[in-house]
Amino acid sequence: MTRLINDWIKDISDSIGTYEDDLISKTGMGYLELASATGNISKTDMNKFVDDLKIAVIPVTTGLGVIGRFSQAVFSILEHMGFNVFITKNTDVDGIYEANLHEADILFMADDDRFIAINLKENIVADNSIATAAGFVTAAEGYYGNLAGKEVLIAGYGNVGSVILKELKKRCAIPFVYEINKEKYNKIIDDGGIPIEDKGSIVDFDLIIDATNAGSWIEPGMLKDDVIIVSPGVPVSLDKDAYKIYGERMLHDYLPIGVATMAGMVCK
Ligand code: 2YJ
Repeated sequence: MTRLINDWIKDISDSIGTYEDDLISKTGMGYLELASATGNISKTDMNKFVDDLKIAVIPVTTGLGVIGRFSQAVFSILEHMGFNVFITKNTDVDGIYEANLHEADILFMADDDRFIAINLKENIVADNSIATAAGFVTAAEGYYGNLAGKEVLIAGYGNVGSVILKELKKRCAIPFVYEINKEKYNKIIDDGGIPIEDKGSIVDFDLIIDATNAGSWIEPGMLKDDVIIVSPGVPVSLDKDAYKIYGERMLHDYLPIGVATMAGMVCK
């Protein structure tokens, strides 16, 4: 799993409104609507959760340690959604203790391997990889339209790509998977996907959901001119020149959609 770096997330706190404007212009949904749609929560219930639930973000020092702006970025996304949220002064177990003292209902925390939200009162846990995959498929549906019967290309079949495939199957889409590791092909087929080996076939797809972590591997000419790319993959897969051509047609972020969806998943 790719560890986030400060450079990727440092602008989120200041730019979350701009990120949301981009999301709304492409999908017709803001973060709250996206979280409700993914979690199948009514608008009334979602508004009640936002009013009632208190969230603590706990910095975690284990492994490679705290990422400068990570907790602040998570805080800003949740605050922007309207939640009552705070960052604990203490880290790790002491932070959990502090969150509980302040009667937090939900905790957000990440080490180097896993990023989770826990609803302490309802005993519900959301994992960021699963939430990110689910949130980006909801966003893809908003951006592209109904996915039933549509051929969709998933790029990369790791933790996120495999959840994307499940979400696409739920929507009766036809999922193809571009994956360079052929050892994964049997699993892709068992899971109901169609593996693709040839990079040259990527240009045939109208909608690509990119869950790769290689960065800068998409070059000009590799995609349809009017492609839609929805990309939870980090770092960004478009190289500099490809970004100039397709960047406008790509929905990508390093945290907000995943965090918003995690919140929806633990709201009860
Ligand atoms: O609290 C902190 O500042 C750090 N312990 C945050 C660590 C962030 N963790 C990661 O970047 C992991 N790779 C999990 C991220 C999941 C993104 N899908």
